[in-house]
Amino acid sequence: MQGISLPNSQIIDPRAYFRPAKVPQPATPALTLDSGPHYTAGMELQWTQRIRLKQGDITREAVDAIVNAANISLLGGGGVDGAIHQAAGPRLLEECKTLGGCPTGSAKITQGYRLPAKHVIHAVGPVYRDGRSGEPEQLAGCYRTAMALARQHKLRTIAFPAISCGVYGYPLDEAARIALGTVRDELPRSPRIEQAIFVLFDARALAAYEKAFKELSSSDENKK
Ligand code: AR6
Repeated sequence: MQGISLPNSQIIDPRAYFRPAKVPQPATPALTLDSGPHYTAGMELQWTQRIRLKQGDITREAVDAIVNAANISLLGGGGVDGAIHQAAGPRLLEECKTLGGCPTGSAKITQGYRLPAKHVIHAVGPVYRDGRSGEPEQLAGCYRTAMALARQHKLRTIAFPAISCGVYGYPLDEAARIALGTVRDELPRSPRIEQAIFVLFDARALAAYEKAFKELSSSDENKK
């Protein structure tokens, strides 16, 4: 096959084209993920982009913290609490024993041990009676305290189950509105939090959360 021959002056040196352009260096270093207290990545996003809903098993989430639906003893139990202790291993219970329990509507933090999550935030939801016995405030208190602990510990990602929606009997639709509304309201003061993920165990819980999410985002749109 006949090659194309160019006079030497026309031979193109590809390095001339792929030489990186000189990029002017900024006088001050760019803001990075580790830029300390001024880090505000979360603030650039709408709350609807920082909250995510998914169906799954929360013990598999590789986040900075998963939230547990615990009881006032903080010494383990069934449901998601049992699954978290099972996956984390016995050192989680050892640390929980040092915490002295936790009142309903609040939360305490531990390490995550064998979990893919770095921490566990143990929140104690209310047992549902009639919805007029302080349960909404107590349920909101779980989410508010969990978000405050996430701020204190400089966490970026947090995953929640549907606290109180299992054996504690909280109606899913009401609980979903409280959970999402409270976390949405906490996000503006939690600039480090990039993602708050609600990990719902079954399709029915996911559907309830999706409905509440749509209602909250459309009521925000109407306020604009
Ligand atoms: N991942 C995500 N969600 C889960 C998982 C899981 N692996 N397992 C269950 N759920 P519950 P509560 C869902 O009963 O109502 C414990 O014994 C479940 O489908 O775990 O707050 C504690 O020690 C439901 O939607 O917690 C307390 O005594 C949600 O998690 C008591 O139960 C919460 O159900 C707390 O009751």
